[in-house]
Amino acid sequence: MTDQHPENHLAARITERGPIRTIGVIGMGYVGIPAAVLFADIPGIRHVYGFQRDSTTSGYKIAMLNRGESPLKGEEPGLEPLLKKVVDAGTFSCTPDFSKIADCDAVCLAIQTPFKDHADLLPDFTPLIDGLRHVGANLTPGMLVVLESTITPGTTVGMAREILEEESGLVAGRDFALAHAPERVMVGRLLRNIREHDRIIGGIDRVSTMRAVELYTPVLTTGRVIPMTATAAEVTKTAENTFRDLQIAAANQLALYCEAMGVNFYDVRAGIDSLKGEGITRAILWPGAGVGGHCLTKDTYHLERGVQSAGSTLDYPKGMQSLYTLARDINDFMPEHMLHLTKAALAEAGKPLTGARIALLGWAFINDSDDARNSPSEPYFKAARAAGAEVRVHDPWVDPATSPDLPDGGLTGDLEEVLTDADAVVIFTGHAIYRGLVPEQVKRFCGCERPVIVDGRNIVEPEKWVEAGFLYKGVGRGEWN
Ligand code: SAJ
Repeated sequence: MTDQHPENHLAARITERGPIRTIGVIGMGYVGIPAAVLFADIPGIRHVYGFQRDSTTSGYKIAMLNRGESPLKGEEPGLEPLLKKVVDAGTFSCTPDFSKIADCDAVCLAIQTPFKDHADLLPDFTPLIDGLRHVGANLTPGMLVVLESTITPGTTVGMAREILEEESGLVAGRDFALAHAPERVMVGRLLRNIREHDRIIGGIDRVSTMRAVELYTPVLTTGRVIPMTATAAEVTKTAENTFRDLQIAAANQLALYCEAMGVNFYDVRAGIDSLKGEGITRAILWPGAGVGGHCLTKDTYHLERGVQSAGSTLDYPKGMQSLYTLARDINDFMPEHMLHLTKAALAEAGKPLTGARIALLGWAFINDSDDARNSPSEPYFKAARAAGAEVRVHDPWVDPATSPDLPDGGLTGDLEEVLTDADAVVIFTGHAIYRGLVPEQVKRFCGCERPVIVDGRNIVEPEKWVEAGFLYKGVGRGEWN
């Protein structure tokens, strides 16, 4: 055959293969499971394989999924009924047999890329590399490979392409299609987000982009596809979280300024927010005890690594820190600020931080959730303990039996136990239960003359707590601090 232009060669292979009928999704987690069951529910799909390593930690998911039971914690509206439907219809099954990738027209990698170690802020791509090797070993001409994981810009055209070509002996963009389609799922609305959010789809070339558009279009309801290049898609995903982190940092810094100037941040915020209209509205978010989770705490560093390794020189003010990592540093300072507020309030009560008993309320990184990944409560807990305070942690949502991210010494769902004899009550997470705290009742549990309340999420009313005899400090509450 004449040596066609690679894209024409790929287009010919895809035409020979025909419409996508068999799909593989690697990684049966918060991203992979909803993606797989939505694909399996597309009319005309022959089969969707959910690939899951039969490991000691997550091998149990295989049997659960094949029984039509979801291994995901928490409420996911519509997920389990849809899973049962596609299992009963025979269009979905979960398997540890990665050789079945060879039967697929398209394979999606939905494998998480956590920090190897929070200190060095480097992602652990090991699981993703394993997944890519499995795909490469079973790659066939005309197949589409899609990375859904959040990755450093440059990974799809770089590391991923290299591994797939090395393992298969095939050429990306000529023999197989390769794209990045970042997930935008959120716990509690997995199916809804995939169906309703717009889907960024970036191929390494036009043919790859179009094949990936063909894959995702049938699962979208109100969402639309937004095609671009693979690297642009990687930048979009990491930058959308970088910008959210930046907006939170701007609110946190203004809250610190308001505290220093004796001003109520929330009055200022309402004032700024009143400026509405075309192009002049300000996106002012909320200050707080810190930023946790598995998105905002790492995606800035993906973006930074992407631009550093982009190769071409970046024109940026010489020697100046990135605005984005500066935002990360400001957000990561907030737990330290909470300790400063605690120490100042205890001092006003005539008590040193050393030896003080602190009731830390909230271990989850987000309100009314059991997710404690990269929780800002953790650095506060460690620093307070290092300063000689005794810290007892309460969280009604985090299950000590199943949460891998626990304070040493554990936590409890028994609020009375944590509040008893506490010198300071420190609110880190905006769980609804804490909005209902009755200051007089809490004071009785604390059992001391001048207990302290430090509110990291602005969920209690200062005047009520001060009237009940508390020393109050709050993030952004300069008029009370
Ligand atoms: N936070 C603030 N102030 C704010 C908003 C959040 O301090 O104004 C803190 C929260 O307390 C939490 C952290 O930031 O500790 C992260 O909160 P988040 O609402 O951003 O929740 P995440 O981390 O689950 O972010 C996810 C992201 N979704 C995806 O990556 C698909 C993010 O892009 C979404 O914008 C966010 O959900 C959302 O809007 O719910």
